[in-house]
Amino acid sequence: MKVALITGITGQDGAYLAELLLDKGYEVHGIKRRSSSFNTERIDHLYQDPHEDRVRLKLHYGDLTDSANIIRIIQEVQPDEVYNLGAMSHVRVSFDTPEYTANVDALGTLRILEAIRILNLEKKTKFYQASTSELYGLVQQVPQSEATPFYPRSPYAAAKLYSYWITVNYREAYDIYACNGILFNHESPLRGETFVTRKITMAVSKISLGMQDCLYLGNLDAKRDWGHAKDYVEAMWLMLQQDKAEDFVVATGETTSVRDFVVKAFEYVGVELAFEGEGLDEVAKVKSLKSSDSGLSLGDIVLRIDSRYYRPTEVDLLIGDPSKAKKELNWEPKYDLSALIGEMMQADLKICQKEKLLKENNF
Ligand code: NDP
Ligand code: GDR
Repeated sequence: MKVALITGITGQDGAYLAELLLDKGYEVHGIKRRSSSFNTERIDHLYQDPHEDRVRLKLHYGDLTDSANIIRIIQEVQPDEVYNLGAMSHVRVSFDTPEYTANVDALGTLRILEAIRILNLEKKTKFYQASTSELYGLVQQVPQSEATPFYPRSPYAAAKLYSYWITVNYREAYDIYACNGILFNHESPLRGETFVTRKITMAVSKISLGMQDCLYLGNLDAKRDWGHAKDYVEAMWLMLQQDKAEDFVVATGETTSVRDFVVKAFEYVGVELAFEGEGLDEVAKVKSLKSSDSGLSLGDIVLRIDSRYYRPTEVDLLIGDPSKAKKELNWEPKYDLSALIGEMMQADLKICQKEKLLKENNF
């Protein structure tokens, strides 16, 4: 049985990857942080009672800022594959906590690679690094491929740039099977609620159920290449199953603005929008309605701009060129944007309907 270790197993990608690897027959170990509230919600359905026989999902307390802890866990687990998904992954928040972000997102990667070396696991343990399209930053060419130069635009991206290169360096210097997956944005019903897509699908669900009046966003003009996390964790696994370690872009090849994502999410609940005004004064109003269940009326303002959500330096346009992954990994995404939005809206409407019912019945 193959043994995998996932850092960031409690996050969006960690949860999908753990499920995929368990389905493939792996023993899966995950590192979770100690938290004052439960943080395993995304993997609770995979949890196995450690007292039972043949348990294949095992969690270890740990943190990417703690080298001793990382070395001890890797020594105990002796993994065939390590997926380093743990990170302070919010670009806007990285401007508020730049040093912590560097400690986790840059040095955390080094700590794992060093652990592999210190424990003499260079020939046994394959390593996946969660690199990102944020590395491209300031737009120099589109679509962005493995050959496009990097120009990071946030403390998050600068930290991830270190991790990208230290992964390449350990591959070249110590012959470790180490790969970078340069993944473009990927979303799902498990996406954290402060990332823009999930913030939108949650808010649109609430607005359509009469539980919220207005959605506040930052830059509506940013364009992203949005895929589904389920498709993208498959690519991570494929990268570690090749004869030779290489770096791959994983993307859909399509780009959409934040504004168009909002339009499509509202369309899902039968609301057509009209945008008015400019810059911080821009608003979106209800132009037409398929049903009156929401209590919305024509002309209601359902979106406003809040400058708090702007970033000091923005990444304006991302479109990935996934041809290498398609050709060499035989990777093909199953979801397009409308299927992704449909799945996210369906899931969030269900959560909000339940919340509404509980509130109405005073629970
Ligand atoms: P999430 O934010 O959903 O998950 C991040 C995970 O990292 C969580 O399990 C979190 O734990 C854990 N974590 C945070 N800080 C630490 C720490 N100090 N030590 C150990 N673990 C820590 O991110 P995603 O699942 O969306 O992304 C996975 C990885 O892929 C990240 O590295 C991200 O930067 C990268 N990436 C993501 C893309 C995307 O579009 N989703 C695109 C490209 C790259 P907790 O649950 O306790 O907070
Ligand atoms: P991103 O994702 O920064 O691309 O990083 P996010 O969803 O946070 O932002 C996407 C774009 O939307 C704009 N935006 C807003 N963003 C947020 N979060 N909240 C808002 O209210 C809002 N309004 C507009 C942003 O300015 C941005 O242009 C994600 C993370 O998962 C990273 O970890 C990963 O590396 C990259 O994707 C690829």
